[in-house]
Amino acid sequence: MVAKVIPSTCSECSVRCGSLIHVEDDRVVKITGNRAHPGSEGAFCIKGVNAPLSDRDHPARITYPMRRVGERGEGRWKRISWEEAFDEIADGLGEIKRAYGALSIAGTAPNHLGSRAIAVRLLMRSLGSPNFLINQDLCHGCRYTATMLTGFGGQAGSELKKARVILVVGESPSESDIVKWMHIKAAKARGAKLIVLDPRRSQSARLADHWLAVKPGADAALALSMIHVVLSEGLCDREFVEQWCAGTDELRERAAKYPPDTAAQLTGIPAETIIETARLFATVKPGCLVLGHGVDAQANGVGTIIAFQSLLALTGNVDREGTNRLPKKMPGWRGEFNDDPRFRVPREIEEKIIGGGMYPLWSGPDSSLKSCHNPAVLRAIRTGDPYPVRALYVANNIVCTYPDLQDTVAALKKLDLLVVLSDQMTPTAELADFFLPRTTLLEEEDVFIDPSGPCLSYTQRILAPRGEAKTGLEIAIGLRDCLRKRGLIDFDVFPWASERDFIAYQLKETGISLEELRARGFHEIPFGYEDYRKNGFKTPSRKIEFFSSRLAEIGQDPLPDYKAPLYAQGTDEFDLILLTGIRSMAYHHSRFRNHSWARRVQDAPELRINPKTALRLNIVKHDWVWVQTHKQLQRVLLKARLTDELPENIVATGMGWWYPEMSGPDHGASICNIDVAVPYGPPWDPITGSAEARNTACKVVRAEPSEVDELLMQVRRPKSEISATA
Ligand SMILES: Nc1nc2c(c(=O)[nH]1)N[C@H]1C(S)=C(S)[C@@H](COP(=O)(O)OP(=O)(O)OC[C@H]3O[C@@H](n4cnc5c(=O)[nH]c(N)nc54)[C@H](O)[C@@H]3O)O[C@H]1N2
Ligand SMILES: Nc1nc2c(c(=O)[nH]1)N[C@H]1C(S)=C(S)[C@@H](COP(=O)(O)OP(=O)(O)OC[C@H]3O[C@@H](n4cnc5c(=O)[nH]c(N)nc54)[C@H](O)[C@@H]3O)O[C@H]1N2
Ligand code: SF4
Ligand SMILES: [Mo]
Repeated sequence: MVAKVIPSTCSECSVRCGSLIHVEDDRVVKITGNRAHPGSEGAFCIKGVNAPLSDRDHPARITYPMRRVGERGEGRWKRISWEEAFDEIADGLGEIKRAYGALSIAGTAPNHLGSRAIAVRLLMRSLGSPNFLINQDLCHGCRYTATMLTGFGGQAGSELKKARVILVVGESPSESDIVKWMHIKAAKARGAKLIVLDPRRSQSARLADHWLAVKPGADAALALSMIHVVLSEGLCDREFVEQWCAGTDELRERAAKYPPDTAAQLTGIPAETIIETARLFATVKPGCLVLGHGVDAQANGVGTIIAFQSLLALTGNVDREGTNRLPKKMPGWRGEFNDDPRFRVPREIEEKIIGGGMYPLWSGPDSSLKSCHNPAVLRAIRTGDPYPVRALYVANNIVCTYPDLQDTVAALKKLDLLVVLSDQMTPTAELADFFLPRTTLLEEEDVFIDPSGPCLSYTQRILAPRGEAKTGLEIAIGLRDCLRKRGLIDFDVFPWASERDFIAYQLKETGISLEELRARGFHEIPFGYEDYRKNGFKTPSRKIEFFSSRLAEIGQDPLPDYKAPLYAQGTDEFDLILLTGIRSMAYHHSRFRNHSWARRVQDAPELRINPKTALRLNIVKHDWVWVQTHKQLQRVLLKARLTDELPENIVATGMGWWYPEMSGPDHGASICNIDVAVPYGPPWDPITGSAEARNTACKVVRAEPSEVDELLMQVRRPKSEISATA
């Protein structure tokens, strides 16, 4: 027997921990964390241990291309060859391009990073379309955009463990980021002070010295009030602020609208607590800020985040040891494709992106993400306004992850051509004209910058793809070649011949060899602190901008402000606030719902509810309940989990649920996926167009057991799916 341990990187979620793949002969026997990895330092989770194996061997996996033969969603398919798939899709795209123009073709991916997403973006651009949809408007979008505007978002990364005070806002790292959680616990053990802003008593809140149970969506008032305390008590890092920040006087004036007494009313946090925690964060050094998804994806997301970034800069916790760092660059690394002129299409095309008019700093040529306003694309599909969108190339599971599920389904059904890349039949893939089989993690090779390292991380291809599966990049390359033969490629912005060719391009000028990455799984990036002393910050003034000149330029409020959250418009009937998106350790968004190890951890979509609220509503543990939001979209069926982590007026759930074992086309998603109830419509963040997908007014009603039995009749917990890995 030949036994090997191969260093790689887990990509089952965005944390991207260093991994060790234990191989005996040609079989992967187990996967563990890699202590030598400079980013994750050995941290590893249940998904990383199980998902790469069960994903590869899952009995529901589909490993050949298919063409739809019945009606959309009827579930009748014909197996075809890759040649047939590429030819037929290229013909379809050609027809649509000739009839409606290149803009009528759009692509979707989970984010803008990694080869999976880059392939979609560059395939669209080579066809002449700027229309690329990411889920970042529901995710990190407000943080990216605020960072572009202020010039400093700051990643705490591994500095966290050296911090002496940590402010965590709207993030639950024990569930969503085990590396951050490890560092926070280490800092706390060394005596650091922990302040957590979260309406929910998360595990971080339990560990905190100060838990501020802020009203959902009211964080901007809290941040501005803390800023007011810091500035009026002269607690800011005066030298840093004078030299490196712009707009302090304007910010002071804005923050003065929120003295602690006023903020206390808006946020539910006592004035003394606001004063005490502001003093603590400003005077104990060094300090780190962790800004999570809880304050992103909101109708006041960008403003809220700018307020916290300003607080961080005022305290001088900027790119010093134990504070938030500027992103560290790998010399020579070519992994940026949004802005690099070699990979862009002419400005007059970029300007036509759907969303560019309303959200120039999110979608337009001068934005950093250059991504569509997703609800506007769905509308364009349905109505042809501002122009028709007739084809979609989809690399994720948008039916289960975009708010207003029924609307997404209706839009997908109206398309002339829907191509979906997946490893299994998902509610999105069910509506496709072509299903293209994708590889799973152990079959893929990728290189990327680690989120907390900083280092370059490498994912190794350990096993040959099952069946005919191809990686996202290989699929895009195959399709591009067929499009090129038909004269349909307008721009040469997707030049690589293979995955290896793409990786070689990214690494070429770094001086790092693939051999080294293969042997170690990573390459550290040497870095120092106070990088801003060389070139300043990436803003027009080269300073951190509290008063954003770019917002002023487009006629938006250049300063952060509080805005009343959407649920404040709720009625007596919709008297609870619903938080969505609470992560579960066993799931990654909509993935793993038919993996036995994950279903053993959590077997149903949950509604977390305070026991007193449950009693009032006649709900007991494990009852199924109907949840409806005040926008009165469809109601959703969730299973009650009684917990005192929530106050009586707030309930919380996760996201992405479906039951793969239920029959199609939606596999139970239209019954129990939270996005059937959550609106994707306005109010939208004025800068990113993000919808208020997280905090909505709702009502909860106990469901009749007979009704539940009938609806969920087909639900069966999956048996172990691992057969062989060779
Ligand atoms: N296991 C697992 N890990 C994941 C993922 C996964 O699917 N599974 N997904 C990854 C991705 S893409 C993302 S975006 C992250 C998300 O992970 P996080 O950034 O941790 O975000 P959430 O879990 O959505 O919410 C974090 C906290 O915000 C709180 N919150 C809700 N509303 C508010 C508010 O208005 N104000 C404040 N201050 N807090 C609020 C919630 O109570 C919750 O405790 O997780 C990543 N990691
Ligand atoms: N109401 C509400 N909606 C939300 C959220 C919320 O908090 N509330 N959260 C939002 C957030 S933060 C995000 S990031 C989005 C996520 O939304 P999506 O990106 O749509 O979520 P995924 O389920 O991760 O979809 C990825 C798909 O990629 C495919 N895939 C195949 N192999 C692999 C693999 O090896 N790795 C990975 N990663 N994918 C593979 C699978 O088909 C999978 O379905 O959802 C958003 N939706
Ligand atoms: S947290 Fe888990 S799933 Fe995410 S990268 Fe690390 S081991 Fe993989
Ligand atoms: Mo996300």
